Amino acid sequence: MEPNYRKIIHVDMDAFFASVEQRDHPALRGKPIAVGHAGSRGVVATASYEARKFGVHSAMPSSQAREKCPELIFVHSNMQHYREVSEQIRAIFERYTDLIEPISIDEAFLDVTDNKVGAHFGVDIAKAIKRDIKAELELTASAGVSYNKFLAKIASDYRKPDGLCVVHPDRALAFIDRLPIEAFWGVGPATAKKMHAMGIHTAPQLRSQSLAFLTEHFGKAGLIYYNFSRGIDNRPVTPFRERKSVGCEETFRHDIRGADIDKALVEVANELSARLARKAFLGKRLTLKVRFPDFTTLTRSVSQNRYLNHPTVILPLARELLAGVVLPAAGIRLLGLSVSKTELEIKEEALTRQLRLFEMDESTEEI
Ligand code: TTP
Ligand code: MG
Repeated sequence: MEPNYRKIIHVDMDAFFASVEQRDHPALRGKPIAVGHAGSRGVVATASYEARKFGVHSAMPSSQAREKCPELIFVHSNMQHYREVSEQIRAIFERYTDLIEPISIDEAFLDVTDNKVGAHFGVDIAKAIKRDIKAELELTASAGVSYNKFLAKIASDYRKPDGLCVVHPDRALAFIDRLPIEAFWGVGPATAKKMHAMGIHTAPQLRSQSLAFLTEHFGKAGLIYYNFSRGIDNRPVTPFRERKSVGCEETFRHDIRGADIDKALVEVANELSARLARKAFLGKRLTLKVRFPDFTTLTRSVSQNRYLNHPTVILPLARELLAGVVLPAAGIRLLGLSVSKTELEIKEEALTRQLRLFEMDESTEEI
């Protein structure tokens, strides 16, 4: 690729939950399996490629899946375990770049324009990642390599499973022109239907529409479709960094003692509360930090079964924590408070994010 083009990789694991189950339980290998509840109201989370041949797919009611494939084996999902595997996959990505944008438990974009191994071609990194995943995790991934996210995403879907597809800038239009508009990212069933009704079935047909026409009918997404049909997508790969805590601390010009400490605590608690609100951060754990004149630093924490956001909640807890610290006669030089998430909160939020992504997949067409 020419030097001014970005090198973007999209990696998507093949039949992720099902492949993990088949790996962990050799008796399931080569068999049609579905991960999910077999019960009358259950749905299939995902199906092994053996089961897909029968038409079984994600989000299909389990009863229907069984009709399509009578010998289908149902396996209960183990989200905790899949999340661990997902972290192992991420650790492999991190050998090559820190610019990683996860989009679901088994999918991520990587910007490898500047990479940690000095590779010149994105495809070499994609190969290395696939190789590492196979050798170390005994799983297969499909990867797409191109100069933007939209094309990398379509490319990773192109030769699933265990696929690797590269879309060079000079081949981009030829590549998308072969695809139905349903293959475009963000064109779900509802949008596809609307486009079909307008006589738009392919990328060249989409490209022949004016921007005004597309924004009139598809709002903001109109511009996105307009650009996609031209192979343009300038969105950066944005690494998702989870904020773990919000804090506030004050170092005093002179060491403080007695009532001044409580006064400072009130100020710090008020400022913390304001910061929490500004950052819309929710957390259930409060940590107090105190530094003595000799630079000894102590922290004390407490977790509650409610969100700590208002000073009326934070201050009494902070006072309790401070009361548990034996202060030197010389006073203190620093006082800090922070609110963080508990382990349980982090897990719950990861799960909620995950579920939200699935809902998005099914019901929204926005990008
Ligand atoms: P996908 O990447 O969409 O599917 P997949 O990895 O199973 O298969 P493919 O080879 O086509 O990529 O989703 C990743 C995991 O997310 C999937 O293994 C199970 C879970 N999932 C659900 O629980 N419900 C859903 O509706 C979808 C789409 C996925
Ligand atoms: Mg997948």
